[in-house]
Amino acid sequence: MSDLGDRIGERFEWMSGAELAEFQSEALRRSVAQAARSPYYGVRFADLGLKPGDVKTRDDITKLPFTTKEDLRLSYPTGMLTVPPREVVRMHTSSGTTGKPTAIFHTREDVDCWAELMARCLAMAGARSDDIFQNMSGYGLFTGGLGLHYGAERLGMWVIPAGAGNTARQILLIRDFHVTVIHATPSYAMHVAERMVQDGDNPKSLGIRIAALGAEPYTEELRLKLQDLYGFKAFNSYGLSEMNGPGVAFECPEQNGMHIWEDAYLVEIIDPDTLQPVEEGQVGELVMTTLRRAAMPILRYRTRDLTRVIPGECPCGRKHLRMARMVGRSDDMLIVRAVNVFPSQIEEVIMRNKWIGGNYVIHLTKKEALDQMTVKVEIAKAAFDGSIETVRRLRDQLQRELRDQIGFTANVDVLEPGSLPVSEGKAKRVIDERE
Ligand code: DLL
Repeated sequence: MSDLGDRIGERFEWMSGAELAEFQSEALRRSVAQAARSPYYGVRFADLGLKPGDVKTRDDITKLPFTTKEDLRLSYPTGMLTVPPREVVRMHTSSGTTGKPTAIFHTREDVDCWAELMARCLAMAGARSDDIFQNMSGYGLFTGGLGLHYGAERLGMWVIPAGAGNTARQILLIRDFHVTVIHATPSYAMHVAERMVQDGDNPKSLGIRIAALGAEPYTEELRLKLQDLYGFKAFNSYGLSEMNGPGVAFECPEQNGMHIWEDAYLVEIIDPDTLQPVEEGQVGELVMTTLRRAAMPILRYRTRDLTRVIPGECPCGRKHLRMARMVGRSDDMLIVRAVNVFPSQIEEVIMRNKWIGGNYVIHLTKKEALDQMTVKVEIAKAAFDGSIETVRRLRDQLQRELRDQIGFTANVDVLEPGSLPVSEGKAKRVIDERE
């Protein structure tokens, strides 16, 4: 019998462009009609004089209003729920740290669909039912735990729900159970590798084949560094709680952009100022509409994530559109001395340097009304020869490379390995103490 991994995507994964378009129009009509049943969209549609029947094809999406995080907060706790509470089998919340969380609800079919989408991602990367999967993500309200878990189980993998943290135990489990597929944030995967190297161990000896890495922005340079350290193939995994969580977009073996599952999400890329679509291939804000969620459809959700669609066909043959690595979030952009800087620009420079460890922090302060940026990095153990001169030379060199990239001079602190705080989930790369 063929492996479930070869069959999981049969219905949707290989649809032609025309089939996808047709399915999307039909699913959008259903989603809009369903949304209208929620107290929130009920009122919103009435205010706009909009009837679900006004949306006939996917091109009618522009007739619909955008939905923002603020709208989700205002409708907290259940203003966007469309089904009787007894039909809900699960809820999650988004990871916002300020104010009220936003709650997302799922029926049994919704959880089922999410598991299928996630399983498709893992299968696309090459995972099969005889793989052993360790989920190194926090469980609970955060979607990276149960989201990956259900997907991996759906694929029939042997799942180890290790959860976040406890690095020594993570390594022990991976080794003792011959884990071949892992899921983690890239920053935590880096921490595990560095810990092993520090202990005189080699991450390659673990024999991991595939890593699903996501939940936070990271650069191609960091991916390459991780692949080099572990010898695995790392796949970028994108998602957000509002759109279920992980399983929204994932890389295929080409590792060149993430396919968004267009049977489940209708995608727009807009200019965040004018709210108009950008030209194909241009960077803009990702806006998504759920097409296959009953308990809580969300229409035209403004993710704040900045990315672009990669034009042209993917050599893998899938027609689901490809999205480039996230540039960052519109609210992530730093303005330092009137210069726009994305943390990813700094990470790119850092990860190119073999002498630097995988952890870093960007610290912003103010000195006499002038912004100060200090980039803190750790020197890799192998690169430290005990001489202060070496450290100075490396620091000056990094400072020059950063200046070439961002256009102004940042301070650079080169620290001992293990000095910077480690995160088990999403890394906090920027500390802004300017008021
Ligand atoms: O982070 C869902 C997830 C879990 C995705 C596990 C992948 C793996 P939230 O906590 O709601 O959900 O955070 C969503 O994280 O809007 C992006 O800003 C960021 N993000 C997630 N994946 C990526 C990625 C989960 N691959 C927010 N690259 C999103 C860049 C990412 N940013």
